[in-house]
Amino acid sequence: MANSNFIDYVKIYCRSGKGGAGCMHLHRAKYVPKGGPDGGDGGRGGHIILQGNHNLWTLLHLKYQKHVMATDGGRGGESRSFGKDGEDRIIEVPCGTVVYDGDTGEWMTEVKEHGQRIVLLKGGRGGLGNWHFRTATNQTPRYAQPGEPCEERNIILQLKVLADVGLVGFPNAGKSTLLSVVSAAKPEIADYPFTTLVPNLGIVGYRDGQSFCMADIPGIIEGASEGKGLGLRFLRHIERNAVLLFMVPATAEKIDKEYNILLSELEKYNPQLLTKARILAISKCDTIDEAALKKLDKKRAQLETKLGLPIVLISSISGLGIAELKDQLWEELNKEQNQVIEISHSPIEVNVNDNDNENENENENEPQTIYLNEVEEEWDLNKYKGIGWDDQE
Ligand SMILES: Nc1nc2c(ncn2[C@@H]2O[C@H](COP(=O)(O)OP(=O)(O)OP(=O)(O)O)[C@@H](O)[C@H]2O)c(=O)[nH]1
Ligand SMILES: [Mg+2]
Repeated sequence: MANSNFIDYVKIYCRSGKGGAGCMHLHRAKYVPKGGPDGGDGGRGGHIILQGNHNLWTLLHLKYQKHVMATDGGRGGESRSFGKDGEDRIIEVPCGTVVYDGDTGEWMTEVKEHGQRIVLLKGGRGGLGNWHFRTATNQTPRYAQPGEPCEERNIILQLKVLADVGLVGFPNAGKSTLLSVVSAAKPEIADYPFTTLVPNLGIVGYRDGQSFCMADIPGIIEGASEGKGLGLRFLRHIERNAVLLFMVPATAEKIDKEYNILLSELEKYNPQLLTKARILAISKCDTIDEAALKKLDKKRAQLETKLGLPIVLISSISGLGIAELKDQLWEELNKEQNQVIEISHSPIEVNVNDNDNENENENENEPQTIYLNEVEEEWDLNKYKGIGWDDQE
């Protein structure tokens, strides 16, 4: 996992630029002995800006970027010249990135759309030059404003993948296989649990060139909310999905019981997840014999009313029910009430250990600076006599 390319959590120290100081200057020129104040304004410090980019899918490009600092504004100059504005720093992030305060874990903002820009930290304003302070009674103001200070902050960027449909199921339920059948994605598939360690995304083509996005997340097991298996860490990637597709294999002893376990784990993670539209797919229907399949089909209506959601019998190997499933998903996705994917983000726990600030244990293990010549030499002023020294004497 440590070497995985799927990075959905990074912590960054950000600092905007300081505003440049205003200039204090009084104009002098040949035959203009008292030209009045002409100090220009300082430039604005650079902002730290987040920008959504739909070509990015993870935060991998930020993994090794621990500090992002904008440059300071330049000082104002004489003849009312403005200082140069500091350069902004733009952090490009995938759509669906949520920003938390790195110290308190409080939600700050989120980037949802391509091209959306959010000024995370504002650069300080430049100070005003003394030209601004001239008045009839004070024609030579000998002061100017300093620039505004910068802002600094630790931030945590967390990716919550934007997909339309999220797959929820126990390990080995056939989630990745379904994704590989309905989309061009090539997730790892194997008959052992936890084959999928990071979320996979696929674009599912539908009729008339329409499509929707499906996210396959690692399997969850009973007790995941207490950290069993891979825990609920990846559930945040289905928080924004419009529809949740539950998968329980046809070979399961009690389909309703398995479904309820999955549901209760989701509830423990975020009760808001239960407000989403749900569909249950009974997978691997090719592994049971025809008689059992018929029986299951008969029981379906009864199960649908009991669990209160549409049920589809599918097999990724034989293709049974896949078209029907796509129709169902498309129908749910286009329902008015499933359109809004507004979610509330609860604060996250900040792990002090992932505070990669090298300065942290500065005093404890900091290597000592060694001076080779311990004895300081006396200043020999005669040795360093400079230009005009004799005049001074
Ligand atoms: N016969 C049959 N086997 C299937 C079907 N779908 C998946 N499988 C098999 O079930 C096993 C597990 O499938 P995966 O798609 O890796 O399951 P998963 O739900 O993604 O599992 P994790 O990633 O571990 O959570 C693989 O050996 C698949 O070949 C199906 O419809 N029919
Ligand atoms: Mg898988």
